[in-house]
Amino acid sequence: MAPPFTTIHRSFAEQVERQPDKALFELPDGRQVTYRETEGTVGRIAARLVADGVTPGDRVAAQVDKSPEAIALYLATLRIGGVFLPLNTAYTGAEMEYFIGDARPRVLVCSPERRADHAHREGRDLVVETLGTKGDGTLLEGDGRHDEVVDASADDPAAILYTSGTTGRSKGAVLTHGNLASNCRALLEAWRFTDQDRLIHALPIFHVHGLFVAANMTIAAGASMHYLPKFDVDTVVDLLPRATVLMGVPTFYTRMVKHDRLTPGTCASMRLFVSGSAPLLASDHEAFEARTGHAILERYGMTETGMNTTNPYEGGPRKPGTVGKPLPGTEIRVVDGETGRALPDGEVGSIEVRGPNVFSGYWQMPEKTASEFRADGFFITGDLGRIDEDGYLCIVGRGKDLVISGGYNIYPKEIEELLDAHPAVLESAVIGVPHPDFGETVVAVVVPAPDQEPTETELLEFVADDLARFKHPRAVRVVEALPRNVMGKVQKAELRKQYQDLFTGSNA
Ligand code: MLC
Ligand code: AMP
Repeated sequence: MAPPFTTIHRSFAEQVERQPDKALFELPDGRQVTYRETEGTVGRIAARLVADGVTPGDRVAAQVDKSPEAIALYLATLRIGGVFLPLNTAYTGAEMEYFIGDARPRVLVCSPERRADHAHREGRDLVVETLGTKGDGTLLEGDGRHDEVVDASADDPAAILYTSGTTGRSKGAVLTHGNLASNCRALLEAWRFTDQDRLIHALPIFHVHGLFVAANMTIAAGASMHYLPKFDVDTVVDLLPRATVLMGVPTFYTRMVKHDRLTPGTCASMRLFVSGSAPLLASDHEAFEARTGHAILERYGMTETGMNTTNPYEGGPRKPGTVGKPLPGTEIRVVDGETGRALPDGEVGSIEVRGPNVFSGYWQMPEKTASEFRADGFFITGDLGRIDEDGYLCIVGRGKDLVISGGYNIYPKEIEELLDAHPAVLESAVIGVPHPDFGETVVAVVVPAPDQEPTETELLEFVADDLARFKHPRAVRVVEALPRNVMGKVQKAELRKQYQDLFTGSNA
């Protein structure tokens, strides 16, 4: 029998009941939004969505800027049994076309400025609503209220998050109410997160880290968050004396260690700094500890699984270069990727995970889903790692062809396909190379078609409209041929080596 669980929207309702006048959001202009006020917005948005025809299981897609109302939209969708589909605000028209065509949402919520871009989509099957950051937008019009709460079961879908594919198109990872609630509970316990916490929330809310870790934990614990539109190092350092926890991607910490006001004194009220979504440099971990006295707690997760492992809050060292041990209820193993045979500790292999945090499958892709699970239910993450002598997981690389820039995933295949479509390009290989701020950044290596001489500017312009800005190559190199192995496969490792100093070394 499944263990008893409380959905995230139920946890929110409980906190509204328990402490209605507590601030959930503290905004940069000093304004506070209480749990009760948020509940009012959730009720109004829920009424609007129901009027738009959303029924349980329907998708509600949102490409909106960060605001308290955007969180209310998420909670309202869950309340009525809808499936929330958050989309990166950087996605372009071509990217949005695919997501909307694939997920077929009942409602698309966009910013008021983008209303005209989506007008052509509106019809019998899709309603377009708008939501701005100043309490504006059609979604907030009307004074209806919808208070009825759909009691979702653990297996019911709560959200779809797209993760780009290493081959073919993006896949929508379907996360259930059980996934979100169980992962949130495990993290609250592991990190001793309580209603006394004041979290600095500077992450975007269209990914697992900002929405299902940072926001869900705050809401479920009945805590407060300093809610920032984006990461700005000065603002974050200024807020430290009024906060207890920060959750960030490694770039946050790379920027913070360079800040002159980062001292043990400014961190006096802080009890926890968390890093994840990409590898934290051991040197940043050490520099941060030297500057503040705090050892950053690194954890490991992914869209399909939520959080898998964490360094200890107490009872053991937080070891730089490791991501700690599995969260309660989650199992991790390292296997031979070919045979699936478990490897002894110390050996590098494919990381696999099983537990209540692991997603139910890819949206309408049963074959793809089946191919990424083992028969015994373990999910193949595509990451490579080993278990060290203390039982901590170390991620040593990726089996999947993926670049992580500032915590955003970029799939080379998507960029290569666009470059290859340029008439002056014969073929291309897109790689990630070390970058001092983003950890990794994108470089395109291009072979021209016969008698062609494509320029960097021309190629970048060619792909610009179809790619979110963060995916744009930061350098293009035109070469005569790509290195290949005897099987004819492009040797990306060789290219990465060749261009490894482009942004960090003497050539930077
Ligand atoms: C912004 N830009 C980026 C970028 N972010 N380019 C590459 N990679 C990025 N991550 C672009 C901008 O469009 C801009 O383009 C230029 O780079 C400089 O922008 P900036 O002002 O320096 O960027 P900033 O706004 O400060 O953003 C950097 C950042 C942000 C690191 C703070 O990217 C961020 O918040 N990342 C977090 C991503 C995240 O939440 N990931 C979690 C995924 S969940 P121009 O036009 O000026 O050249 C997951 C699971 C898990 O992975 O385990 O958590
Ligand atoms: P995403 O698909 O955006 O959720 O990204 C998940 C990927 O981010 C994982 O498969 C890892 O490759 C990477 N990742 C997340 N956390 C860490 C970490 N702490 N260290 C190294 N890689 C990480």
